[in-house]
Amino acid sequence: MTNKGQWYPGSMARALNVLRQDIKIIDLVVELLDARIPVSSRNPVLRELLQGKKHLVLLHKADRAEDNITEKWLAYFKDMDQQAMSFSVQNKKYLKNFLQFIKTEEENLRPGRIRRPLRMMFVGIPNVGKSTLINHFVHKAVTRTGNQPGVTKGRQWIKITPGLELLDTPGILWPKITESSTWPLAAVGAMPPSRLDQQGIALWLLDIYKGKGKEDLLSKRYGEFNFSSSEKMLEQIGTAHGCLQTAGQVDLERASALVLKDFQAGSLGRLTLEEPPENFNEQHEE
Ligand SMILES: Nc1nc2c(ncn2[C@@H]2O[C@H](COP(=O)(O)OP(=O)(O)OP(=O)(O)O)[C@@H](O)[C@H]2O)c(=O)[nH]1
Ligand SMILES: [Mg+2]
Repeated sequence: MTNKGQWYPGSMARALNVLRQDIKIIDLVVELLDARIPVSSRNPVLRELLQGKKHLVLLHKADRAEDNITEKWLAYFKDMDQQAMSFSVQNKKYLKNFLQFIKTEEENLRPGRIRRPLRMMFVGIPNVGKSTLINHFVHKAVTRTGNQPGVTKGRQWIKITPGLELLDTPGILWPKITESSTWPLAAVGAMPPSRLDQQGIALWLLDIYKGKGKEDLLSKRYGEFNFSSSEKMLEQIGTAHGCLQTAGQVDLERASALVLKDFQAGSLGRLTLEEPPENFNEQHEE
């Protein structure tokens, strides 16, 4: 992997500066993490800015993650004294919990607010689902959404009721993303795939399915094949799905793009790519 993975356009640096200012007048910050990659989707720059702010972590797109691991993550955040919830726009049960949370916060924050609405800000990496979540929350399309990073270009205030205002923000990454986070971020679609080593990411993803014994999820989509190595799998996927070069060789770039596209579309089932540290609560107690 090379610096090719770094993606920090000027617009993101500017968006971060705007956010720095906006955050001063915000009562409650909702930080969306991708439930499949709670480590890599956490913006270290944001963590500094959020110090001293009322702050909720939402493990979003929980429908794409493995439920038992999402539960472990929630226990982990609880152990760290960080309020956290899982969320997905695919299931109404999540919205109910979230609404209850906001109601409680409104009550808690009211004494300090003199005749002004509660202000909530939604922040997170590109494509994590901030704008979709807001639309889901208000039951109408008040923001633009789309399955690619960088859909929301500027911040947008949405007045919900006289007592509640939401701020949608453009997705931001940070400079110098670590190598270990680049592929997870690319896999979930937080960076434009054209910038990255797609084959490396596809092989890495296939290895994770294999390592977790979840080859059945791949078979469902691609048919039965030989699982001896991720390279073999990628070749077979390419052959079976017409990703061929003129000379009849497998076009591994196209096969990789197919795997990535399928993973992002949810066609390869639920897979969590990052787990909390083993025995985190024991470590904490030591
Ligand atoms: N599976 C699943 N997909 C979701 C969920 N929420 C949003 N999405 C999808 O994620 C993609 C990105 O959604 P957006 O709301 O545009 O993401 P965003 O965070 O506002 O992205 P930027 O504006 O680019 O920063 C869209 O294709 C949504 O349909 C969810 O709970 N589950
Ligand atoms: Mg958006």
